[in-house]
Amino acid sequence: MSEQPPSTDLITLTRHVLMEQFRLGSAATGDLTLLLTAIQLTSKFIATNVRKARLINLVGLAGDTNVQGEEQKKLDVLSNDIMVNALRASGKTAVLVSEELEDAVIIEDTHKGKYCVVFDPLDGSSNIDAGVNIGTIFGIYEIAKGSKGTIADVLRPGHTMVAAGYTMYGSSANLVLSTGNGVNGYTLDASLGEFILTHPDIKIPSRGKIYSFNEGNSMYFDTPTVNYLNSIKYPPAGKSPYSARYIGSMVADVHRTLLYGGIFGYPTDKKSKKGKLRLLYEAFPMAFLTEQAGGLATTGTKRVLDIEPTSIHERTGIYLGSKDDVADVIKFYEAES
Ligand code: AHM
Ligand code: MG
Repeated sequence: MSEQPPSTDLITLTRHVLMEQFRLGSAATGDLTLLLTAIQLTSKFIATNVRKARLINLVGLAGDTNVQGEEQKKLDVLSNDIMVNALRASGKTAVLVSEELEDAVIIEDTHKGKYCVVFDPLDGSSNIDAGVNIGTIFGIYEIAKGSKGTIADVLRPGHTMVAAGYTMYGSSANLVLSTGNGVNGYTLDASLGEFILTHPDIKIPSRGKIYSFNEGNSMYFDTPTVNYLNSIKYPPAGKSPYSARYIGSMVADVHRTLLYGGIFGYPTDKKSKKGKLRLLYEAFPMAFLTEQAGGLATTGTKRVLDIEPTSIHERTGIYLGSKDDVADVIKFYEAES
């Protein structure tokens, strides 16, 4: 078998976003490209720290001390600092909302731009110390006309986001992004320090064979969730039951769902009446990507992207994935109402 020569015409993330800008012609200012460059840098920086965490004293809880009695830094606190610093320095942001910070950061006038970034710097915290996949999730809004950038600019439904994405830190670092014109995936080539287009135009299969729920919560699940899960685990004769896959890192579970199809769910239940996952920087970006890839995202009774947030850290229940699978869940909710 003859070996293919290496490509001399790589499509990097920046080149790809610029191509989109050329397509938009004079309507594009280049500001979003620069903001995405800053976000790429944060992902590379976080990826490096995730890889070295065990070696450079980053594993453990903030406030813990290691065996040498030195204070340990927590990886998610460090990731938050990396993001806040880079996003402020980009000069393209006005408001930042992070899972790690109680209050929104309003950027001072000297550095102010027109975008708001909502993010979870390092999601999947329970997996950090075991070296299992974790990730960064982000969503981008443009401030309203005439606004100087306030909380009101991010308390808007997810369908008004201009871009959303995540970076998964796994066997490689994968950045998956949508600027509202489909979904593309890029893999970090660590030797070049660039994200290279490896998954162009991701389309989620219309039906999958995998379900991804924390079934340890079964005793709290509501009736539509229980009935739906039973329907895929005990299908009619002649059909195969679905396979279970649950990592417990939303980024990894959603990444697999986008590529292989199926359904991911973290619904509201009797214990978590408002759900567990955060609306602004977990549910909205993932729902945005899922819809852009041709799938659906619902609370069971409402399209996730239509929810009007009332506070920056609010939670929601969510099912997302292949459109036929999510449509089945919705039917179970309709049957219950
Ligand atoms: P975190 O922001 O504290 O890391 O929590 C979010 C994570 C998601 O990545 C994941 O989907 C979910 O929580 C897992 O929760 P559970 O451990 O209850 O199954
Ligand atoms: Mg989180």
